[in-house]
Amino acid sequence: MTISNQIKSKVWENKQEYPLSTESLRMLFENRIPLIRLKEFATSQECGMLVDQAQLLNFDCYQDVNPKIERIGITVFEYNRISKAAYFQAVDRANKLKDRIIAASFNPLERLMVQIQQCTGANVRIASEPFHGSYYAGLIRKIEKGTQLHIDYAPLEQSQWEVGTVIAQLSWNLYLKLSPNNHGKTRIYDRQWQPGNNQYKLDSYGYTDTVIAGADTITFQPYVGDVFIFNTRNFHIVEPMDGQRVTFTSAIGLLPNGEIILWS
Ligand SMILES: O=C(O)CCC(=O)C(=O)O
Ligand SMILES: [Fe+2]
Repeated sequence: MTISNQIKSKVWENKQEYPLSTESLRMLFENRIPLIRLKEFATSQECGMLVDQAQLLNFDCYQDVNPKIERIGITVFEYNRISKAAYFQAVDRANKLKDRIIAASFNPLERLMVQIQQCTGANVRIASEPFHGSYYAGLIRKIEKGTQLHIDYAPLEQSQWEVGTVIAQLSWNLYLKLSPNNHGKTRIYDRQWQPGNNQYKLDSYGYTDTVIAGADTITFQPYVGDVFIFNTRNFHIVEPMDGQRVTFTSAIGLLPNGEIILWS
């Protein structure tokens, strides 16, 4: 084990969450810390208003995903198998829906982008595709039956899209609604996807446990109003729960030129 690996795993072993700063964000992109938490990012009233607005509309189920995950908004993950053109054709309509919800509640995406911009000084923007325009960013998502063990990493999954050029990828989740039962925790493994791992793939997105054998982990219990950010090239899983678990979420990517892009 090299010295830098020893230092890296020590930081993971602390199982600590860090506040948002230039340094913590850099370390998260480099997978040197497991988790950033923005405590009280939003008030419970703001979260309640956003969920109430969302619940007036229809959540759709992710295609080809078991257990069921529901969402408002569109994902590159699902359009990968359809076409890039179809994703960008769907962006306008998805934005109109999201704008309606946000207009009657508040805008978590804007708030997060401002905070990241202020702490890094980087250019922070919605991802955009040559010849197609802006991506969609900002899902309202229900994960209540848990997820399989998985990663989210565009260089693997969307290699032909602009987002496939990121050198590191994170996800942020604002927890809008949680049934108060201490279930629905999120667990992240200190094991990043590597090209050889595809032999462990089970279906459209799940992997077998073999791939995380012996890896260090951190498990967090989300709280309403908090944002948690983690590196989604790391294998991770959401535990199932009884009741409601609604988040506002998008991917965050670091481009080779230092720009930070967001998309869903
Ligand atoms: O809902 C969560 O806590 C995490 C969901 C997830 O897999 C992700 O954001 O990549
Ligand atoms: Fe994920």
